[in-house]
Amino acid sequence: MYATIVIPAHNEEDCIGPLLAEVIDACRTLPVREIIVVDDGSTDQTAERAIAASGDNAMLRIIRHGRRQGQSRALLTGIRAASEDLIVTLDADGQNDPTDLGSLFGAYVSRQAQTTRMIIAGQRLGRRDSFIRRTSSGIANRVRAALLNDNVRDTGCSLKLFRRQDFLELPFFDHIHRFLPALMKASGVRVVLVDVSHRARTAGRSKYGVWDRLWVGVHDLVGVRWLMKRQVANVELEDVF
Ligand SMILES: Nc1nc2c(ncn2[C@@H]2O[C@H](COP(=O)(O)OP(=O)(O)O)[C@@H](O)[C@H]2O)c(=O)[nH]1
Ligand SMILES: [Mg+2]
Repeated sequence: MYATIVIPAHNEEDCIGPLLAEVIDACRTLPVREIIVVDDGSTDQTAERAIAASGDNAMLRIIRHGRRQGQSRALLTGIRAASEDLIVTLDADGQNDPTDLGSLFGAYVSRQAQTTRMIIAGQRLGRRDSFIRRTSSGIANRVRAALLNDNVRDTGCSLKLFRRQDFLELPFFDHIHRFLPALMKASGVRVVLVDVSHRARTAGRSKYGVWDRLWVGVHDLVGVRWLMKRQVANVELEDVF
């Protein structure tokens, strides 16, 4: 199985170029055939810088939303457009280290004999964010883990690997990207957690405020709990006649 890397980006003109260079470099030794940047209505030079960074690399595709639709919608756009069966996601701001991609693939490949229905979710170690950001994210994560019982310490980490089909079978809603392990688990997908590193933002600004993390998250939890209850786990199909 091969993978498409999907990178949602909003106003990351100073980060996207160096990040793509690192991703392309990391992909030399990985089963990746495609890299899709979804420029989500950026008002800066994000798309132009991504194009410049691609050089003549045929793996890179850049898709653009005419206006901002949010991180989850950008993810959906990229995943719909993807040509490969596996999807790998990471942030456009360079806070995720592309050298961690190898650990995600390693975790997937080593369990493939048991099942291919897996989500490998990165959990950031040594977060390089401000105190207020770490605290608000920590509270949001604890409330979520208690209510969803998904055993995930850090759902806000974008470094994830999963099957395209498993994502497209989930009901879509804005902000779904924060709940993928819980929702996939409810639909019968195995959740595997992998520790990954985290880097400080070197340019640009975070797109989420403290309140987004806490209240949007709490608001969504009610709906996600309901969805998990109403999710029917997929079973293996057998051709019997
Ligand atoms: N497509 C899209 N991406 C977004 C949006 N908001 C944030 N992102 C991307 O999601 C990633 C994480 O956002 P960031 O602002 O760094 O959040 P933080 O690391 O949690 O502070 C970055 O790659 C952003 O470019 C958005 O509205 N649309
Ligand atoms: Mg960030």
